[in-house]
Amino acid sequence: MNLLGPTVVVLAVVLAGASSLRAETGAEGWLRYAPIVGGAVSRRGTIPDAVISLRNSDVLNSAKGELIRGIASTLGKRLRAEQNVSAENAVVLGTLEDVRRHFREIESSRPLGPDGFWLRTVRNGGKKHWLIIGGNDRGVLYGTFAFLSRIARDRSVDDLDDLETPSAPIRWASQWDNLDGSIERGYGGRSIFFDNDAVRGDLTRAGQYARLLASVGINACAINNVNADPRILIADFLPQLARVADAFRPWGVKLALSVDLGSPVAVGGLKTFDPLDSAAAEWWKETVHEVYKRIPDFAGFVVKADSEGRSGPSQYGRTAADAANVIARALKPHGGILMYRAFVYNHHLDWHDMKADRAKAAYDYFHPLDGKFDDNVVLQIKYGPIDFQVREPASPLFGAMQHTNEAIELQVTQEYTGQQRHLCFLAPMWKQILDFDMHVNGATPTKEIVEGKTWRRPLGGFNAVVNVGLDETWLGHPLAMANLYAYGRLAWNPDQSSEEISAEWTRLTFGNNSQVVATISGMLLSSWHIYESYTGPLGAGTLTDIVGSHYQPNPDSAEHNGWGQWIRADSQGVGMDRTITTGTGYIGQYSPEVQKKYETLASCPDELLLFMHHVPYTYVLHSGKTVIQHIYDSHYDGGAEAAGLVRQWEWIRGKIDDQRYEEVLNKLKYQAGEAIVWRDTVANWFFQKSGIPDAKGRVGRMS
Ligand code: GCW
Repeated sequence: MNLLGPTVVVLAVVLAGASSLRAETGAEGWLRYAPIVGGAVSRRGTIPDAVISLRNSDVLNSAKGELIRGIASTLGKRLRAEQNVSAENAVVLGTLEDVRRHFREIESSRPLGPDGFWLRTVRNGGKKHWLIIGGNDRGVLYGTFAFLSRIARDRSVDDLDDLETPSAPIRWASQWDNLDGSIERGYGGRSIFFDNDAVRGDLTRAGQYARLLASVGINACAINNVNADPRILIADFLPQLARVADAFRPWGVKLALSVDLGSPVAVGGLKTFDPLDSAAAEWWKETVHEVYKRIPDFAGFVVKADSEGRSGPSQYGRTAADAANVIARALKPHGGILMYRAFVYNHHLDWHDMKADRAKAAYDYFHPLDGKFDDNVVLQIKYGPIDFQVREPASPLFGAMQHTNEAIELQVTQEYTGQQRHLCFLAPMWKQILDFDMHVNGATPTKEIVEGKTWRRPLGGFNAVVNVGLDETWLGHPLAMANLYAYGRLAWNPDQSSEEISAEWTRLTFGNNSQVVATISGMLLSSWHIYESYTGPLGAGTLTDIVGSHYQPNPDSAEHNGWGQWIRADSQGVGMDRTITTGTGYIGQYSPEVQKKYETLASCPDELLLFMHHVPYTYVLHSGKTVIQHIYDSHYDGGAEAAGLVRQWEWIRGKIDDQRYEEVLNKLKYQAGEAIVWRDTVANWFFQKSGIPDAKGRVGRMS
């Protein structure tokens, strides 16, 4: 007996440890609600016995269900669902209006906008209530997720008075899913929405996706490719789309669609889709009316027009404002929004023309239209003026549309940043763009412009191309989910730091062990820099195959074609001259302050040098290195750092579950190999162009 006691204890401890490291697929994302070990007992004492929802609605029911599920899973306690506020410890769910009726102490003075929430503990006669108060039902749901996130991150919920309001009304996700089930630039498997030219019968994953989106405050999702198949609007499709809206609705996620401007002709049987033609306008009205009959909370449309071969208003000599407004007017009576993409450029540019510049296209096209868009139109602008490159300056268009609603378009799917085979945590890059000061009459950071604050716009916000798929991990790499999480968190509050976000995500996804948190957060935070180092130096862009998969290294493909992602490398130097004085004049699209920063070599930051200037390879950077030596060094450093990621991951072996450990390990090893391929391809390419040897003797030597 004496001997058995300790054995049983040891066994129990081992088993408890093993169960907390149970194999995980990653399917739960950051909503896995792992049991909180250590400190749990005391916390359990402060956890309520019941949950009371002051009203019933789909969204409030989700909040209640989530709370019960989350508390049961993290703290091992099953909450009773009660109808009435009674004298017991309970979580209370309701909007401000609901809660005030029962709790006098809830003042009316605190502003709680739509989708906002307020977590507040109150004590009455020895009993305690955790109030989760929403500006609307969606706000209650968001508050519930915030409450559970605290618990899952091992934070106290004893005394709460936390009021949060989202930065902007538009916090959308987009999917580039085709009706046949493939996904353009999707790296996480086939579509969760479509298969074989129809909406899938089983939409379980669509509901689970909406739950993940809601947990980070995303309130709408456009489910089909912006290269839109016009059939999405045929009558047959509507009941199918309504099923997706039904799957989203309990999570407060509204359905949105991408539509083709040519739809009145393609599926409406009209002879024209001229936006100023009254029959075309009528067609949009009727079609939109039918959509709302089926889907009353429909969010709106996304439009890609006159871009990369899509139909557009230019076919009739009309403008983007004409095109946007005709659809916006059809949406207006129903409260719908029209997101018009600013990704409009000529992809048959003349490569020989030294003044031609794709980066200038969006500003040149849209700036003259400022003030001509209706109030429910939002101009959706990619973060940089080219196309989701590993490094770009913030698009000058953000600063140029004071009378137009704006949204920033980001990309969670890593089209040019490693396609989920490479680790590349994008929050630091997005932050750099969001924090970038456009200096249009005073301080005007990009984030405040898109939030609609700078010019007091009625609408504004964020849309990111996510492209999750049927893969269990959603995005194809367990760590890539950090980007989806970060996107939602930044759309909610762009002032949050990348460090906070990466630590939050790691705790929720891999647990609260401090070594795990420090290691994984550290890896995430260094990964963008590492990827940039072995792919695209000094703002030249991701030196990948521009005309193909956008994955492998292929600097040659940037040149000699009409796509305009040129780097203008020759035997003497490299970089696009975008100066006002001698170049394409792109820099002139910024405010005078920003122009000053970019126009001269002396003030242009090294990281964007080749985006803004053409310089000899021997030009000496602020860092003291020549351009060519920087290219060599950064590629060798990046290659070594990618290998370092494998070693860092190995530190946490046994501290997370084996399944995800092994999966990530394999991906990181693969990445380390690919980084060498990138290093050698790019470094050798520049060596051949420039003929300048690597001062450290590495380039050109087979190793
Ligand atoms: O980045 C490019 C992609 C295209 C995409 C386009 C866009 C959907 O390579 O695949 O088309 O941008 O944003 O419209």
